[in-house]
This record gives sequence, C-alpha cells and structure tokens, in this order.
Amino acid sequence: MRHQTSLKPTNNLPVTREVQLRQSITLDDKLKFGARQDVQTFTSWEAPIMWEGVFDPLLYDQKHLQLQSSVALTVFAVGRYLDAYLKTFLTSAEKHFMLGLPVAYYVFTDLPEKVPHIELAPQRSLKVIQVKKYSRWQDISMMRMKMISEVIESEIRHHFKYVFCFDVDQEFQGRFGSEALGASVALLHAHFYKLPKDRFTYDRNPKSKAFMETGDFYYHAAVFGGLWENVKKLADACYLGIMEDKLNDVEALWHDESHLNKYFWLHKPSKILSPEYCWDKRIADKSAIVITRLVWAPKHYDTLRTP
Ligand code: 5GW
Ligand code: MN
Repeated sequence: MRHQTSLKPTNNLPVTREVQLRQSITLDDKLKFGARQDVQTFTSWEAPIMWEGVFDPLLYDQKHLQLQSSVALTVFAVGRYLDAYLKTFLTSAEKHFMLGLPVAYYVFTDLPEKVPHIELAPQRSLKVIQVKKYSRWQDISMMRMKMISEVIESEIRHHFKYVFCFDVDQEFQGRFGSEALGASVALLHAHFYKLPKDRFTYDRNPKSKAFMETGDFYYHAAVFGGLWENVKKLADACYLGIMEDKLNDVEALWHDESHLNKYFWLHKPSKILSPEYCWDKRIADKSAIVITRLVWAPKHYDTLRTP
C-alpha cells in the first residue's frame, strides 16, 4: 500500500488540518505511476515525482477547490533583478500559476516604487515588502530564508494554507497547478536529474552545516513549497545553518541551495516536482521533458552581477 507510512501524523497539526492533509495524500494515491516508463515517478520513501502524464489535473483542481486551498507565492526582486525579470515573472504567473485558487504574491524588493503594475485576476493579490539590499549577492540569496520565515509568521499563516517560494529569473509557460501542492515539496534540478549521485554538487566541507556525504536527489532552490508550517520549518533550519556557518567563517558551496539540500535529506519531501516544473532550455537532452511549465530566463551575468 502506497503512502501507508505518510498517513501517520508526523507532527502536531491540529485535527482539521490533519484531515485535509490526509485527503490530499489520498489524491496522490490516484496517480498513474506507470504512465511514464522513461522516468522515476516515485521515491524510495514513496513520495510521488510529478511528471506530465502521471496525474489528472482536473481531479487536483476539483479537490483543492473543495478543500478551499489557498497559496502564497514569495519572490525576491532586489537591485537589477527587478527591471530584468519581475514583470515577465508576474504576468506569466497570472496565466499559469494555480489558476482557480486564491493566490497572493509577496514581492520582496529594495525598490518598492519600481514594482510594475500588473492587472490581477479575481481572488489574486500582490503585496510589496521592502527589504534592504545586501552588498554581497550571496547574502541577497541566503537572506531570503529569513524573510520567508518572517512573512509566514506575520501574514501568510493567517490567510493561506500553502507557500511556494520562487526565484524571479524564470517564466511560466505551461500549467503550474494544484497538482504541485503537497505537505512539503521539492524540485529536481534540471541539470542533475539524469546524473549519478557522485556528480551532485552538495556541500562537501565538514565545517559547514550544509555538509553531506550523500543524498537522494539534487534539489533546485529556485522552487520549493508546501504547507506553511513546513516551509517555515525549512526556512528557519536553512537560515540557522547559514548563520552558524557565518559564525564559523564558512560558506556552503551553493549557499542557500546547499542548506536546502541538506534539509530535504534529513526531512524527506512528501512530493517532488520533475524538471518540467523548472526547465533550462539550453539543455540539449530534452527526451524526458514532455511539457515546460516554468523555464529559466536568460542570464546576463555581465550586467546583472557587476556592482
Ligand atoms: C545578483 C547577483 C548574483 C546572484 C544573485 C543576485 C540577485 C538575486 C539579485 O541581485 N537580486 C535578487 O533579487 N536575487 C534573487 O535571488 C532573485 O529572486 C533571484 O532569482 C534569486 C537567486 O539568484 P539567482 O537567480 O541569480 O541564482 P541562480 O542560482 O539562479 O543563478
Ligand atoms: Mn535563478
């Protein structure tokens, strides 16, 4: 029986939320794991890996409408990333992200007055939160964990069931819908899902809190999410690791992504998104990619990363 173990409550969620959680897990039980023979569709701990073909989108939409699921999305657009990426990210999200469910965008920026005005569909809202611009880009990236935790605590937990956290340098091009919702959701990194474990770029420095010898998958920090309770725990743990590393004068190889990989190694995600949910069009081997739902925007390191 699939998911038998995940039916046991793993933490002390209030009863109604536990019931809701069981219902959405039941939904994952209806997946057609055999519909894709070319890829791995569930993990050793029986979490589904969401590839096109294994799920029925309408079934998920129906269920989540019934459950009154709601989703907060966090995105950071600091410095030059605002002009370069935010408008495309938001306008494309309006076309493809969780259509039919209440959605709130939380945009973190140092330039609130420059956030573009976007016409939002009903039941969708946008809130701008001002943050300071850290001078090191590594810090801009890492400090997201702290801000995410804070906004969950101050706002999201009171209004939304799920939180999804995104890099801004990407564009939605296909459905990114309620099938992606789950208790704790990680994304397979497009550049690593076909590589053997020994090629994964985990942090290998024993002095870092992100150190790991081996793992399950290489997850991409450009997309992660889940129930707000779980995303808050993840963000807190990653932030703690980042700060402890700073005290010890070390920095993990891939910054927040290294800490995220460590977290998901210790706390297995309940659902995994295939690279169809965050694809890099420069990758030549597209054989497993049936649909691109979200794609990496072109990078202009020369103009974006110089002071
Ligand atoms: C700037 C220079 C180097 C690295 C990051 C930044 C940067 C990141 C920035 O100046 N402003 C900013 O808002 N960010 C946020 O951090 C964006 O949401 C961005 O998508 C995220 C992660 O940084 P990326 O996208 O450059 O990282 P990779 O791993 O996708 O290359
Ligand atoms: Mn990015």
